[in-house]
Amino acid sequence: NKQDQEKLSAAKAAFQFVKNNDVVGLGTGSTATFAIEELAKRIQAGLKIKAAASSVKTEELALSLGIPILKLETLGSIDISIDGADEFTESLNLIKGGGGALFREKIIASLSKNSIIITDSSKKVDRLGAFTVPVEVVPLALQYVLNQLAALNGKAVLRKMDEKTFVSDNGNYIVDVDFGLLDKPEELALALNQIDGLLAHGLFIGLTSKVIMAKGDEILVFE
Ligand code: DER
Repeated sequence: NKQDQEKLSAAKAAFQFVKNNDVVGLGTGSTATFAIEELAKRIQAGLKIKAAASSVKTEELALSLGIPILKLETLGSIDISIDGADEFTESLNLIKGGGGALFREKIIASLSKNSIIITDSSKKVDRLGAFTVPVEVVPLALQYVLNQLAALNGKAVLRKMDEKTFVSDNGNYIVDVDFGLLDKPEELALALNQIDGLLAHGLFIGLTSKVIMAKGDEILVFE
Protein backbone atom coordinates (compact mmCIF):
# COMPACT_ATOMS: atom_id res chain seq x y z
CA ASN A 1 0.00 0.00 0.00
CA LYS A 2 0.98 3.71 -0.27
CA GLN A 3 2.32 3.98 3.28
CA ASP A 4 4.48 0.84 2.94
CA GLN A 5 5.76 2.12 -0.40
CA GLU A 6 6.81 5.37 1.31
CA LYS A 7 8.47 3.47 4.19
CA LEU A 8 10.44 1.35 1.69
CA SER A 9 11.62 4.31 -0.36
CA ALA A 10 12.64 6.26 2.75
CA ALA A 11 14.54 3.17 3.94
CA LYS A 12 16.37 2.80 0.60
CA ALA A 13 17.29 6.52 0.59
CA ALA A 14 19.07 6.15 3.95
CA PHE A 15 21.75 3.97 2.37
CA GLN A 16 23.33 6.89 0.51
CA PHE A 17 24.83 7.70 3.95
CA VAL A 18 26.10 4.18 4.81
CA LYS A 19 29.78 3.43 4.04
CA ASN A 20 31.86 0.22 4.00
CA ASN A 21 33.12 -0.75 7.51
CA ASP A 22 30.47 1.39 9.24
CA VAL A 23 28.99 0.27 12.53
CA VAL A 24 25.26 0.65 11.85
CA GLY A 25 22.63 1.12 14.57
CA LEU A 26 19.38 -0.68 13.68
CA GLY A 27 16.04 0.76 14.79
CA THR A 28 12.78 -0.93 15.75
CA GLY A 29 9.37 -0.83 14.08
CA SER A 30 7.87 -1.37 10.65
CA THR A 31 9.87 1.35 8.87
CA ALA A 32 13.16 0.23 10.44
CA THR A 33 12.31 -3.31 9.31
CA PHE A 34 12.36 -2.16 5.66
CA ALA A 35 15.85 -0.70 6.31
CA ILE A 36 17.06 -3.93 7.94
CA GLU A 37 15.86 -5.99 4.97
CA GLU A 38 17.53 -3.52 2.56
CA LEU A 39 20.76 -3.72 4.61
CA ALA A 40 20.77 -7.52 4.36
CA LYS A 41 20.48 -7.26 0.56
CA ARG A 42 23.41 -4.84 0.41
CA ILE A 43 25.52 -7.12 2.62
CA GLN A 44 24.79 -9.97 0.21
CA ALA A 45 25.94 -7.63 -2.58
CA GLY A 46 29.25 -7.04 -0.77
CA LEU A 47 28.67 -4.19 1.74
CA LYS A 48 30.93 -4.73 4.77
CA ILE A 49 29.30 -3.49 8.00
CA LYS A 50 28.57 -4.60 11.57
CA ALA A 51 25.33 -3.69 13.32
CA ALA A 52 23.94 -2.96 16.79
CA ALA A 53 20.27 -3.67 17.48
CA SER A 54 17.78 -1.49 19.39
CA SER A 55 15.59 -4.41 20.52
CA VAL A 56 15.50 -8.20 20.88
CA LYS A 57 13.04 -8.25 17.96
CA THR A 58 15.43 -6.29 15.72
CA GLU A 59 18.39 -8.40 16.81
CA GLU A 60 16.57 -11.64 15.96
CA LEU A 61 15.46 -10.29 12.57
CA ALA A 62 18.98 -9.05 11.76
CA LEU A 63 20.61 -12.37 12.74
CA SER A 64 18.03 -14.29 10.71
CA LEU A 65 19.02 -12.18 7.68
CA GLY A 66 22.76 -12.78 8.17
CA ILE A 67 23.57 -9.29 9.48
CA PRO A 68 26.57 -9.45 11.87
CA ILE A 69 25.56 -8.10 15.32
CA LEU A 70 27.82 -6.42 17.89
CA LYS A 71 26.92 -6.20 21.60
CA LEU A 72 25.78 -2.63 22.30
CA GLU A 73 27.59 -2.61 25.68
CA THR A 74 30.94 -2.92 23.88
CA LEU A 75 30.37 0.16 21.65
CA GLY A 76 31.70 3.60 22.51
CA SER A 77 30.34 5.03 19.27
CA ILE A 78 28.22 4.12 16.24
CA ASP A 79 28.88 5.55 12.78
CA ILE A 80 25.29 5.73 11.55
CA SER A 81 21.91 4.66 12.93
CA ILE A 82 18.69 4.23 10.95
CA ASP A 83 15.39 4.26 12.84
CA GLY A 84 11.76 5.27 12.57
CA ALA A 85 9.72 7.74 14.61
CA ASP A 86 6.12 8.29 15.64
CA GLU A 87 6.25 12.06 15.03
CA PHE A 88 8.88 14.59 13.89
CA THR A 89 9.07 18.36 13.51
CA GLU A 90 11.18 20.46 11.14
CA SER A 91 13.50 21.19 14.10
CA LEU A 92 14.22 17.43 14.10
CA ASN A 93 12.59 16.80 17.47
CA LEU A 94 10.89 13.43 17.64
CA ILE A 95 8.45 11.35 19.56
CA LYS A 96 9.58 7.73 19.54
CA GLY A 97 8.66 4.64 21.53
CA GLY A 98 5.52 3.42 19.81
CA GLY A 99 7.21 0.03 19.66
CA GLY A 100 8.41 0.06 23.26
CA ALA A 101 12.14 0.06 22.39
CA LEU A 102 12.80 3.71 23.25
CA PHE A 103 15.56 3.15 25.85
CA ARG A 104 17.92 1.20 23.60
CA GLU A 105 16.91 3.35 20.62
CA LYS A 106 17.91 6.45 22.59
CA ILE A 107 21.26 4.92 23.62
CA ILE A 108 21.94 4.03 19.97
CA ALA A 109 20.92 7.52 18.77
CA SER A 110 23.11 9.10 21.48
CA LEU A 111 26.11 6.97 20.42
CA SER A 112 25.60 7.70 16.71
CA LYS A 113 27.76 10.20 14.82
CA ASN A 114 25.00 10.27 12.21
CA SER A 115 21.45 9.51 13.41
CA ILE A 116 19.07 9.08 10.47
CA ILE A 117 15.29 8.89 10.91
CA ILE A 118 13.23 7.43 8.10
CA THR A 119 9.48 7.97 7.80
CA ASP A 120 6.46 7.88 5.55
CA SER A 121 4.54 11.15 5.04
CA SER A 122 2.21 10.61 8.03
CA LYS A 123 4.84 11.38 10.72
CA LYS A 124 5.56 15.08 10.05
CA VAL A 125 3.85 17.46 12.51
CA ASP A 126 4.08 21.20 13.30
CA ARG A 127 4.07 20.52 17.05
CA LEU A 128 4.79 17.24 18.88
CA GLY A 129 2.14 15.80 21.13
CA ALA A 130 -0.77 14.42 19.16
CA PHE A 131 0.97 11.08 19.75
CA THR A 132 1.30 10.31 23.49
CA VAL A 133 4.84 10.40 24.95
CA PRO A 134 6.01 6.86 25.79
CA VAL A 135 7.88 6.63 29.11
CA GLU A 136 9.80 3.59 30.39
CA VAL A 137 9.32 3.08 34.13
CA VAL A 138 11.16 0.80 36.56
CA PRO A 139 8.25 -1.24 38.02
CA LEU A 140 8.96 -0.60 41.70
CA ALA A 141 8.86 3.14 41.05
CA LEU A 142 5.55 3.03 39.16
CA GLN A 143 3.31 4.87 41.63
CA TYR A 144 6.00 7.48 42.37
CA VAL A 145 6.53 8.15 38.65
CA LEU A 146 2.77 8.33 38.05
CA ASN A 147 2.54 10.97 40.79
CA GLN A 148 5.32 13.00 39.16
CA LEU A 149 3.73 12.73 35.69
CA ALA A 150 0.40 13.93 37.11
CA ALA A 151 2.20 16.87 38.70
CA LEU A 152 3.38 17.75 35.18
CA ASN A 153 -0.25 17.60 34.02
CA GLY A 154 0.38 14.40 32.09
CA LYS A 155 -2.45 11.91 31.68
CA ALA A 156 -0.74 8.53 31.95
CA VAL A 157 -1.98 5.14 30.77
CA LEU A 158 -0.08 1.94 31.59
CA ARG A 159 0.59 0.19 28.27
CA LYS A 160 -1.05 -3.20 27.89
CA MET A 161 -0.42 -5.93 25.32
CA ASP A 162 -3.14 -8.58 24.89
CA GLU A 163 -4.80 -7.47 28.17
CA LYS A 164 -1.48 -7.97 30.08
CA THR A 165 0.83 -5.19 31.26
CA PHE A 166 3.46 -4.67 28.54
CA VAL A 167 7.03 -5.41 29.71
CA SER A 168 9.99 -3.96 27.75
CA ASP A 169 13.17 -5.85 26.76
CA ASN A 170 14.67 -4.37 29.93
CA GLY A 171 11.90 -5.76 32.20
CA ASN A 172 10.25 -2.38 32.72
CA TYR A 173 6.75 -0.97 32.17
CA ILE A 174 5.80 1.53 29.49
CA VAL A 175 3.42 4.38 30.36
CA ASP A 176 1.95 6.44 27.51
CA VAL A 177 1.45 10.04 28.62
CA ASP A 178 -0.76 12.70 27.05
CA PHE A 179 0.72 16.16 27.73
CA GLY A 180 -1.29 17.81 24.95
CA LEU A 181 0.47 19.62 22.09
CA LEU A 182 4.01 20.58 23.13
CA ASP A 183 5.26 24.15 22.61
CA LYS A 184 8.62 23.52 24.32
CA PRO A 185 9.37 19.77 24.09
CA GLU A 186 12.94 20.42 25.27
CA GLU A 187 11.59 21.79 28.59
CA LEU A 188 9.32 18.81 29.13
CA ALA A 189 12.23 16.48 28.31
CA LEU A 190 14.35 18.17 31.00
CA ALA A 191 11.54 17.82 33.54
CA LEU A 192 11.10 14.13 32.72
CA ASN A 193 14.85 13.57 33.06
CA GLN A 194 14.59 14.64 36.73
CA ILE A 195 12.15 11.89 37.70
CA ASP A 196 13.88 9.00 39.50
CA GLY A 197 12.54 5.65 38.31
CA LEU A 198 11.77 7.03 34.89
CA LEU A 199 14.36 5.20 32.81
CA ALA A 200 13.69 6.87 29.44
CA HIS A 201 11.11 8.94 27.59
CA GLY A 202 10.22 9.14 23.93
CA LEU A 203 11.14 12.83 23.40
CA PHE A 204 14.29 12.73 21.22
CA ILE A 205 15.62 16.30 21.35
CA GLY A 206 18.79 17.25 19.49
CA LEU A 207 19.68 13.60 18.74
CA THR A 208 18.80 13.51 15.06
CA SER A 209 21.08 14.42 12.14
CA LYS A 210 18.57 13.97 9.31
CA VAL A 211 14.98 12.95 8.75
CA ILE A 212 14.33 11.29 5.41
CA MET A 213 10.61 11.44 4.64
CA ALA A 214 9.04 9.83 1.60
CA LYS A 215 5.97 11.62 0.23
CA GLY A 216 4.49 9.77 -2.70
CA ASP A 217 7.45 9.23 -5.00
CA GLU A 218 9.33 12.25 -3.57
CA ILE A 219 12.11 12.02 -0.97
CA LEU A 220 12.39 15.02 1.38
CA VAL A 221 15.45 15.35 3.64
CA PHE A 222 15.16 17.58 6.73
CA GLU A 223 18.41 18.52 8.46
O1 DER B 1 9.15 2.59 18.62
C1 DER B 1 9.72 3.36 17.85
O2 DER B 1 10.39 4.36 18.21
C2 DER B 1 9.52 3.13 16.37
O3 DER B 1 10.60 3.67 15.65
C3 DER B 1 8.23 3.80 16.01
O4 DER B 1 8.24 5.03 16.56
C4 DER B 1 8.00 3.91 14.53
O5 DER B 1 7.39 2.73 14.16
P1 DER B 1 6.81 2.53 12.69
O6 DER B 1 8.00 2.66 11.76
O7 DER B 1 6.27 1.12 12.74
O8 DER B 1 5.78 3.57 12.46
